[in-house]
Amino acid sequence: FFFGSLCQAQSQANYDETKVPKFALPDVLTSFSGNLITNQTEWEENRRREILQFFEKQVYGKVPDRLDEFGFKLLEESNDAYGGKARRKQIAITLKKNKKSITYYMLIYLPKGNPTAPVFLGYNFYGNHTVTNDPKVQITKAWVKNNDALGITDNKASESSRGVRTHRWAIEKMLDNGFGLATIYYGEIDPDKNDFSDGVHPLFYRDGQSKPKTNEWGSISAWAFGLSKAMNYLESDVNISKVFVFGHSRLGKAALWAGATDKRFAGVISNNSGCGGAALSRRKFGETIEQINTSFPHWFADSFLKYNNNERTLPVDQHQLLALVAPRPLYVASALDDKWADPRGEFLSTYYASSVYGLYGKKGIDTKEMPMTNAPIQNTVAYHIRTGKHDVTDYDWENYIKWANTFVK
Ligand code: GTR
Repeated sequence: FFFGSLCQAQSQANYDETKVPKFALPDVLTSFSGNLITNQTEWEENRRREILQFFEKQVYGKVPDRLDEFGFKLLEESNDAYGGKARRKQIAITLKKNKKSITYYMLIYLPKGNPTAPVFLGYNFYGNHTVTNDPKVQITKAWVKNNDALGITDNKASESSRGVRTHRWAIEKMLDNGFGLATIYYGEIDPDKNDFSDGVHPLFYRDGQSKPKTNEWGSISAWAFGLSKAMNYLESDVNISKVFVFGHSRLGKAALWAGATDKRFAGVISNNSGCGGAALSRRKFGETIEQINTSFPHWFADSFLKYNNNERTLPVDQHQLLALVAPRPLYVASALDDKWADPRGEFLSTYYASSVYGLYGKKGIDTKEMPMTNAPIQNTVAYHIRTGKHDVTDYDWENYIKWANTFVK
């Protein structure tokens, strides 16, 4: 799975701060035609719109049309999950278009003490049954990536991978702090391979079409779409209040794009999202646009290819993606050893997005000095860099919970 070439790219990338090219970042509050944006109305109606459209057509790709039908079904519910601490629900979500459909499954845990709880919504990489040891969680039937360490062969999930990713999901911490979790296996929306014959894309094809058009959605945009449709269910559930959309790495890119395109998300958390996520493309530190488009040709719209090794000509950079989340809470987190994702580029991006939060009287990140390791800055825009590798840890969740808690009272 692209592994050889990706490893090679990772070892050959630039990790030297002195080799970061000099660049001028496009200002988030100056329109493409050169007008200065000075208030919320100009931001919302002009600038936000043009930035959103640019990302939509030139970066992640447009969703071609509306669905014909959206439906969900409660498959299973219980009051005794996590030793009686939590209520569990498993929901099937069905999307229909042109007489074709896909169904994906959302696992939800809610703290029993609260009649309505805020939740984190996030995709998992290997199936809902991997995030918990709970024997009642159904095993995905969808294609999954093989992983020797996790005992996944033949692209099939089985009982043997139950609970293998519990360390990435601090579910008990969430429950103990009044938060719920909603999670979905991302491969049920679009399997993560360079193939547009499966997943959600074909629902929208016209006769004879076999892949999206140049400006249309790649996989990241499809995953974001899946999160947004999951929100249709979540906002209808009387036991759920606010939804913070979360994602790690490629799924952090998808969470950011979901938060940018769907204002129903109360907040967004990007964990180690890197290139095409929170990191500034112009720094060319670690993963670059050319590299990501080569390793993962299906992630972005084909129109994004013209920026391979051509970052200077991009009229936007990723701080403008972050700004699309404003004025809602936004948390960007990096890991010290995750140089491939360019921690400094992720941090600077939060700084350069913050002027938009300022228009709303919200506090962003007001310094270009990176904080010390393991010393989070938590304003409406929050950032931390922790020790360790590319991963999601208890430390990350403790901070997300503490910060999110300040917005739910
Ligand atoms: C890497 C990719 C990154 C990031 C990561 C992940 O191989 O280059 O952009 O998405 O995968 O999702 O774990």
